[in-house]
Amino acid sequence: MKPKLSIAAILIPIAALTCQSAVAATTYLNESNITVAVGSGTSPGSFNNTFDNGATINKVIDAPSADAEEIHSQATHIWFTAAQTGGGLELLFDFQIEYDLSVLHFWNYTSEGYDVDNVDFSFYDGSNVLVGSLSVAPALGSYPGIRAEDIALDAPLNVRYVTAFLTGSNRQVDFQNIGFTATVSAVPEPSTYALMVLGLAGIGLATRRRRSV
Ligand SMILES: [Ca+2]
Ligand SMILES: [Ca+2]
Repeated sequence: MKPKLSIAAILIPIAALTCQSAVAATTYLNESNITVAVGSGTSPGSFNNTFDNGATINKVIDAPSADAEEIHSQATHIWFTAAQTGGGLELLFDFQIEYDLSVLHFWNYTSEGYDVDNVDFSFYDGSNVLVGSLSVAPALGSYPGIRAEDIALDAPLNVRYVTAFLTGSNRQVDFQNIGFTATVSAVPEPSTYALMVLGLAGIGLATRRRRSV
């Protein structure tokens, strides 16, 4: 006697798979899963000691978690001085895949003389279409250990690329890190579709078998 394939045996794994993708876990985006680069929109100016001793712009995204504390030093911070008032530093983030963003984390310098006074963010999806923008006046960093200010975002969805333009009213732009809390955007994966098609084919097969008995 042939073993019969039950419809429930097919549907339950499909349902489990669908639920799994719907409750994706929150992720902190840092150097382990995203990249950052200095944009060509950066104004004329000086990076001071930012890249001394082989340091790279990855100092922006090296916080291990959203609540990590960083001590200000040449090894941990970014310091840009624009040549003219209004000039600033442009950063280009690439998240590699699309995320739904929920919180922006900003580790600012601790005093007005050097801290970042304004950041203009632009959010783009995987096709480079603008999906949101935000202007933020970040708070001064805590002292001595600098912790992030957490800024709730109005849920920009399906974001892959972010442009940030950082300025200081006195031309100084000094900060420690920028990070994002996010969840992977809910896009059905091709493998999910493939399994659903296989499942439906299986149901059809089981139905035909029952009719032929
Ligand atoms: Ca840092
Ligand atoms: Ca300032």
